[in-house]
Parts: sequence; structure tokens; C-alpha cells
Amino acid sequence: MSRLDDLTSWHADWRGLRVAVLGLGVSGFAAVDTLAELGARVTAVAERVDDERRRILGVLGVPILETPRNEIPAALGDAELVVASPGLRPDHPWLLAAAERRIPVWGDIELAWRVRDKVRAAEWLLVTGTNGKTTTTQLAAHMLREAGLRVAPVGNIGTPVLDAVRDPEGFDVLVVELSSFQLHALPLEGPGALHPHSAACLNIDDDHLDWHGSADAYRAAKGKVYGSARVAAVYSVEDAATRRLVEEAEVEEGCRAIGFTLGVPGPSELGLVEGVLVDRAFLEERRTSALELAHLDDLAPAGLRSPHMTRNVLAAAALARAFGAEPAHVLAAVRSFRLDRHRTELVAELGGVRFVDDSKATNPHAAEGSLSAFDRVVWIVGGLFKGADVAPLVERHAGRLVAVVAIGADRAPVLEAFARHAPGIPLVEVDTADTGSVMRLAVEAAASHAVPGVTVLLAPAAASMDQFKDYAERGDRFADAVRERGARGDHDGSRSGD
Ligand code: UMA
Repeated sequence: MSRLDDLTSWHADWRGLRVAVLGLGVSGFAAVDTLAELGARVTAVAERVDDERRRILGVLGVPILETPRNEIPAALGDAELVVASPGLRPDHPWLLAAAERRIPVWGDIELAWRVRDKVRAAEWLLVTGTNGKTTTTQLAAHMLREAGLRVAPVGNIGTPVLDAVRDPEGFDVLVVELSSFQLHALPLEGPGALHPHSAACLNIDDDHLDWHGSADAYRAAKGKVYGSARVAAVYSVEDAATRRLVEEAEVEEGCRAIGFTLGVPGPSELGLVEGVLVDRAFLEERRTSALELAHLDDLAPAGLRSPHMTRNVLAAAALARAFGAEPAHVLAAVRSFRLDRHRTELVAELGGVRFVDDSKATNPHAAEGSLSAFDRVVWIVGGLFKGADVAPLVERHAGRLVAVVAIGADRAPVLEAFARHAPGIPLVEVDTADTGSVMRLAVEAAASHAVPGVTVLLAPAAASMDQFKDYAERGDRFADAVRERGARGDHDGSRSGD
């Protein structure tokens, strides 16, 4: 039996454990800080370290090894454990070296699960899926907050789970957004396996194929979310792949499969009946056949009325109801909810043309959701496709496209898809890598094809890192360009919509 098998509590003896933490982004930093507090002998390893992190780790007395990607960090020489950042691909030379030396590798999520009893062990609700994870995580947290619970939305959403675990007051429940990278690193059995209260996989479409190596590997990672769920395994009735993952999962005895659907729900499902969101899964003593949660009209002010957003609301409600929230809490939460920026956000309406920022659409499946919400679109698309195929999206939505503006590094697949499926649609290529001007050129090109009633939609279906820091910067640059255009008054009868 290895020493690591006993390390399943904050209060276990972590002192002197030799750990190499690989990667010093937000999760790596939280792991280093936690392990130092536990008394482990941590070394932080990163390709680059910023000055602020270097200073703080200096204060904590944690050595830093700034190591080029292709060099084996010296810390792997005697490490008993590696904690790897989610962004490190499985074929990263450091991870291959750890495997060769048979050093166990944990992710930050496994570490957080093991030490979750620092203050009081909160219950965990897990959320994954190709798209809608962050909104669903926020919605579920908001519903549980309405129910009077102390709750934190954490994980891939941006706040490391380890930060919540070390919160001095502790939480009743954590809603944990998990990416396929984080799931990939999780064990399904043994002392590090999660036993969450409930879990949801919202949908599955090809994404991150370059990281996982294949669509099957990506799906398998997503399926881990249901491993050992105790109360509810929430899936999409309309996405058979999510139901299959529930069927294949080794959930705990008594855990229920709960479906959500935009159709009329069957037993053990949440869905829609004549414009009303209803719950047919969590009924008290079966005295009623369905409980009303909210009207579709209640979702509109928060921008949650489109089909993909309504699905997110239903999934979040399934998790919140599984945890005991009342229908009134669900209703209060959807009425007071506000979406994050860059998610189908109306930037301005200029001369009858709406400019919408859905920069968060970083893969074709997400872009599908926002394209479906508008009838006549000038579409700004492109960036890094990460191995995903954009052609089916072009084929399905050609009918609503007025024109296309292709940006980013991977323009060739866009040009090919349009040549094949929609050769008649005007296509402008923005051929610059200059972050400062790309959106200005894209917005001008898009506007030149837009007439009143048309929506100019930034829904790139691709990641942003080829030209921008992240999707937020991409969206901000788009909004800047739209506002500059508004300020110049290059249109008739304009009005700002923000
Ligand atoms: N690093 C290397 N070499 C590499 C990759 C990373 O040296 O090949 C180092 C860099 O120093 C980097 C550090 O590792 O600074 C950590 O990087 P990371 O990419 O693992 O990121 P974190 O800052 O720890 O953030 C991670 C998630 N990032 C990824 O999974 C890529 C964040 O999700 C998450 O919010 C955070 O943990 C807290 O849990 C971001 C994301 O883009 C938002 N997620 C992807 C997505 O949503 O599609 C999966």
C-alpha cells in the first residue's frame, strides 16, 4: 500500500511528502499553496513564471524550477507525487517522464476532493458538457443560493476548487464545473475517486480533439463525470450520447437518471409543457404529476429564452432540485439571473443592424446555438478550430447567412466549407494577424454587407489564442470596433443599444 492511499483528508499526515506541481497557472498555484500549507515538500515547475507568482512563492519558501518544455525537471528525480495543471496535454514531455518513472499524477480536482474536509466537507455537484457548462454552473449555484445555502461555483469556471476548500467559513455545497481535461485526470476508483452528490453532462460535440487525440477519448473523459454519483445523474434527453454515458457509468446504488428536454417530459424528467418549465422528477409523494418551475417568459429578461439557454436552465434546475431546492427558489433564481459577458451579448444596434458578441462560442457546437437564434446573419467566424470540423455548421446554416467574414489562423477550412456548401454567399477574408486591427477590419467588412434587420454575429466557432489573449479580449475588441463605428456615425439613423 502506498503512502498516497492514506492521504484522503486535510487532517492526514502530508508532512514531508515530495511533490512536483507542474504548471503555475491558477490551478497549479492553488495546488502549490495548499500543499505548502499541508507541510509537503513542494517544488513548482513551469515553463514561465511571472514576477508576482515568483515573489509569493519566495515568501512561502517554495522552490521554483523554470524549465523548458523539452527538458525533464530535476524535481521528477525524487518526487513521490506529481500534481499537473489541466492545460498540460497527456503527451507533454514532463507527463511522459512522470509516467516512465511511475510517479502517480493527480489533477488539482483530485487533490481538492481528498482535502475537502479542511473546514467542513461540502457536497459537490458536478457539471460538464461541450457547451453551457459555465452558465449552468452559475444558474445551479444561484438557485441553491435562493434556497438559503452557502454555495460556490468553482472549477473550470475560473476559481480553483482548492480555493473554496480553504475558505475559512466553508460551504454547504460546491457546484463544480469540470472540463474534459480535468475529468481526464480523475481516477474512477480508489482513494482519489470522487463521490459527488449529483452530476450533469449537458451535451457532447467534438471539441478539444487535438488534446484528447480522438472523439472517443473526449467522450470517455466526459463520461467520468457520472462516476460514483450518489443521488442524480442528469443527462439531455435530446443528446443520446449523454444518456449512454449515464447507462455506462458505475453510479452508486439508488442514484437516479434524470433527463431534461425541450419536449414534454416523461417520468423522471424535467421539460416543457405549453411554454412552462415543469419538473416530473422530484415530486413529493407523487401527489402531483408535475410541478411548475417557471414560464418561458420568466427566462426572457435574463437572456435565457433561446433553446440552448432553456436547456441550461432545465439542467441546473435538475441539479438544484436533486439537492432539495424548491420550485420557488428555481423561479426566483431565473428571474434575478444575469448572463456573463460575451455570451450572445447585444453590443449595439446601428442603423437597424444588431451587433452581437458571442465570442464565448469557441467551438462549432456553441456557434450552432447562437446562429440558430437569428434569422439573417452576417457571420464573423474563425480562429483555432482545435481539430473540430466547421463544414457541417456551414451546411446547416447557409440558409440564414447573408455574408461571411473569415478571421484567424485557420481560415482555410472556412473557405473550403463555403466553397463546397454555400458558394453563392459573399465571403470576406480578413488576412491579418495584427490583434489591433483584425476586429476593426472584420466589423467594417461585416457592416458593408448588413442591411436593417440583419444581425452581425461574432460567433467564431473557434478558440481565440491565435490572435487574442482569450475569448474575452476577442469580444472586447469586437465591441470596441462596433462602438467606434457607432461614434463615427457611418450608418443611417443609428442608436446605441448598450
Ligand atoms: N503550461 C505549460 N505548458 C503547457 C501548458 C501549460 O507550461 O503546455 C503552464 C503555464 O505556465 C500555464 C500553467 O501551465 O500558466 C497552467 O496552465 P493551465 O492551462 O493548466 O491553466 P490554469 O491557469 O491552471 O487554468 C485551469 C483551466 N485551464 C485549462 O484547462 C486550459 C481554466 O479553464 C480553469 O478556469 C482553471 O484551471 C481553474 O480550474 C480555462 C479554459 O480555457 C477557462 N478551459 C478550457 C475550456 O473551457 O475549454 C478547458
